[in-house]
Amino acid sequence: MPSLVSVALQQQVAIITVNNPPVNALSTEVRAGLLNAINDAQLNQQVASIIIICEGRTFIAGADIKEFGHPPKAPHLPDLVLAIAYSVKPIIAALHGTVLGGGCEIALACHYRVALEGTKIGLPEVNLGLIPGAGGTQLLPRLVGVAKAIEMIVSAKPIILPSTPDNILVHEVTDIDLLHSTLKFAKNIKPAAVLVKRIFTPVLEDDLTAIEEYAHQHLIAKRKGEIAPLKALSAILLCTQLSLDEGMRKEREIFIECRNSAQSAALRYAFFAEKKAEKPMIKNHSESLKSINKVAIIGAGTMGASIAMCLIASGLNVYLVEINAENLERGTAYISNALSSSVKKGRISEQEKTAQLSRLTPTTEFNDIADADLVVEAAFESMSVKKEIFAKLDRTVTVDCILASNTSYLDINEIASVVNRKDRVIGLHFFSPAHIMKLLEIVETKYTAPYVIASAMAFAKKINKQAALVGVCYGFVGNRMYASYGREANMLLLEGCSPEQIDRAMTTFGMAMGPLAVNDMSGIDIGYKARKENPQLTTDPTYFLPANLMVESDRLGQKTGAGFYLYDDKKRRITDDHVLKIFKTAAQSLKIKQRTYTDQQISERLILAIINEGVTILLEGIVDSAETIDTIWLNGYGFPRYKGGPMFYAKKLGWDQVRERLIALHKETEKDWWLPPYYIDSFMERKGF
Ligand code: 3H9
Repeated sequence: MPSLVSVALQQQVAIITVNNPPVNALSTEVRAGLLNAINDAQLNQQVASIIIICEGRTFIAGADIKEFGHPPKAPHLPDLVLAIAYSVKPIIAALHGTVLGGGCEIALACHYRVALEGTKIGLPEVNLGLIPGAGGTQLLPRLVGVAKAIEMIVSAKPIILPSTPDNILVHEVTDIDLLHSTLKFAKNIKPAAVLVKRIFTPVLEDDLTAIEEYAHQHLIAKRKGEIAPLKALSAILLCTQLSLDEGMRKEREIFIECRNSAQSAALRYAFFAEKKAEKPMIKNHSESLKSINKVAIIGAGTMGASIAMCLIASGLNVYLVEINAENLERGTAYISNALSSSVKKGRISEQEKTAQLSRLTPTTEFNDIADADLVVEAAFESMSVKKEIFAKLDRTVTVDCILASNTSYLDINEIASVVNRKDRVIGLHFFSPAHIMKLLEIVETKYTAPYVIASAMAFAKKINKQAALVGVCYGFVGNRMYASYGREANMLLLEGCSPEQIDRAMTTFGMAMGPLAVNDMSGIDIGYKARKENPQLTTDPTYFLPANLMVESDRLGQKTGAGFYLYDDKKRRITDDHVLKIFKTAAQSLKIKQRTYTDQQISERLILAIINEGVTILLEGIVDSAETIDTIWLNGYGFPRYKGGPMFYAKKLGWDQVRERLIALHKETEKDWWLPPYYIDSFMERKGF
C-alpha cells in the first residue's frame, strides 16, 4: 500500500505530501508519517525549509472523526503540532480546499501559510461537541487576537480566503499553481526569522471582560443547550494566562472531557448519519445521471417562489411558471424583495442580487419550458390540480425531463399514473421557506428509475440541501412523524396542559420552537384541511380536536391574530386563557379527565410519539435507515442536534425502556396508536441500531 505521507527534496526544500483520500483526515498513520517526516527534516543537513502540502481535493480537513470512539493512539496530535511549532527550520503550510480542525491547527503551528484562492480555513470542532484539541484555542488568539479567535471557534464558521482583514491568517494567497508558489515563497525566507514567528508567552489583552460579555450575548446565546462553545471560550481565555505549552496541556484536558461527553457522541453520530442519508442503497443503474441545468417551477406561490430563490442562488437557470399573470408578478416581486432585504442585511452584494435575478425567467407559457431538465410542480395541494399539470407537462416537455412534485402529503404514485414517463416522476419535498431550510425529502415512487433517484440526490448536493430518500406514504417521513407529535400536543391540551407549558417543555428539551407556536406560525388551517380531505386517517373524536376547534372559531394562527395564542401587531405571542376554557369544555363533553403534568412528562410523551411512528415507518420500509429519520428531524424540524435525533435518543434510552414506556402510555390513554411493534427492540437490533 502506498504511504499516506511521502517526502521529496527539491532545492533544499523538504516537500511533505499527505495523501489520505477523501479529505486527508489525520488518522494515526498520517500523524505518525508527518511526525517522522518533520523529525527527519530537522536532522537532514540538506534541508533548509519544509513544506506541508496535500494531494486531492483538500488540505487536511481535521482529525479522523471515526477514531474518536476508540482509545487514542500515539503519536497524539498535540505532540505533532508542538513538533511543528518548535521546528528550527521554517515550515510552510500550502493550503487548499477545506483547512479545518486539526488541519487548521497544523497550519497555525507552521511558521508560514500560503493558500490557494478560495481556501476555507476554520475550527468547526464545536459542531461535533468538541473544542479544538491540538493547540487551536491557544495558537489562533496568538495570531488574530482573543476576540476574533472566540468568534471563529464559537461560531464554527470558516473564513474564505482571501478575506481582509482575515488575511492575517496567511502570508500569501495565490491563484496559480500552489506548490510552485509555495516553493518560490520558501526560497525567500530568511532562516533567522523563524523563531520570532512563534509567540510562546501569554497573550496580552486589555478588555477581556467586554470580549467575554460580547461572546456570551452574541455567540454563545446562538448555541442554546450546547456545552462545547462554553468550554471552548474557557479554553481560549487560558491563552491570556498561560504559555503555549501550558495552555495546550489544559486545552487537551478540556478536549478529552468534551470528547467523552454524551453531546459529542450525539453530534458525531449526526455527522455520519447525514452522510449515510446522502448515500442510500440505490439499485444498480446503467444510465448516466441526468445533468440538471434548466429547471422549471410550476406555481409562483410562496413555496414555488422560495424554491426558485434556492435554485437561482445555486447558479441554476430557473423558469417560474404561472398561468395567472397577476400571481406570477406577485411571486416575482416576492423574490426581488427578499433579495433586496438580503442586500440590506449585508448577506449578499447588489451584484450578486442582479446575477441571481438574471437567472430567473418568469413566464405564463408552458412552451418556454419544453427543453427543461427538471420540472418541480409546486401548485395547490389538490390531487386533481396536480394530475392536470402532470398530464400537460408530459405533453409539453422533452421525454427525458424529470417531473417532480413538491407535494407534502399526496400520493405521488397516483400523480405519476397520468403520465407516460412514470419512471421519471419523483417527489422533491422542500420545506418552507425552501431557500432557508436545509432538508429535501426525495420521494421514490413505485415506478421511479434508480438513475432518477441518483440524479435527484446529486441535484440536492448541487443546491446545498441535505437529502433524505423516503418512500410514498401519507406525509412521507417527516410530516407523518410530526403528525403524531402534534397529535399528542393536542391530546395534552385536552388533558389540561396550557399551550405555554407544552411549548416550554419542548423548547427546554431543546426543540427550536414549541409545537403550538409552530402551528400558529404555519397556519392551523393547513393541517385541518388535510385532515378533512383524509377522514380515513382516524375516526377518534379527540384526534387534533383543539386544533379543529381553533379553526372552527376562525383562530387560524398568526395570520388572523389569534390561534393557540393571541398576537399583537408585531406578531408577539400573548397568553389567552380563553382557549383553556374551550379545551376544558371539549374535554368535559368527551369525559376526558384533566390533570397536571410536569414539563418532563410532556416532553417524554411527545418524543415517544415520534419514536413509535419512526419505528413503524422503518418497519414498513418507507425509509431504509434510522439515520435517515434522524437526518430528517435534525434538518427539517429543529430537533436538538446535540441529542442526535429521535432514533438516536431512543437508542440511548434503551429500546427495551422505550417499549415499556409505550406500553404504559397505551394503558394510561387507552389509545391504540401507542401500541408499539411488540418486537421493537429485536427489530432495531436487526437493523444494527
Ligand atoms: C478535530 O479536528 C479535532 C482536533 O481539533 C483535535 C484532535 C485531537 N474524519 O462531507 P463529505 C469523510 S475534529 C473522518 O461528503 P464534502 C465523510 O464521512 C474534526 N472522515 O465531502 C465522507 O465519507 P464517505 C474537525 C471524514 O466535500 C467523506 O469524507 N473537522 C472527515 O461535501 C467526504 O465527506 C471537521 O469537522 C473527518 N474529519 O465536504 C470537518 N471529514 O464518503 C468535517 C469528512 O465515506 N468534515 N470525512 O461518506 C466536513 O466538514 C466535510 O466533510 C468537508 C468536505 C467540508 C471536509
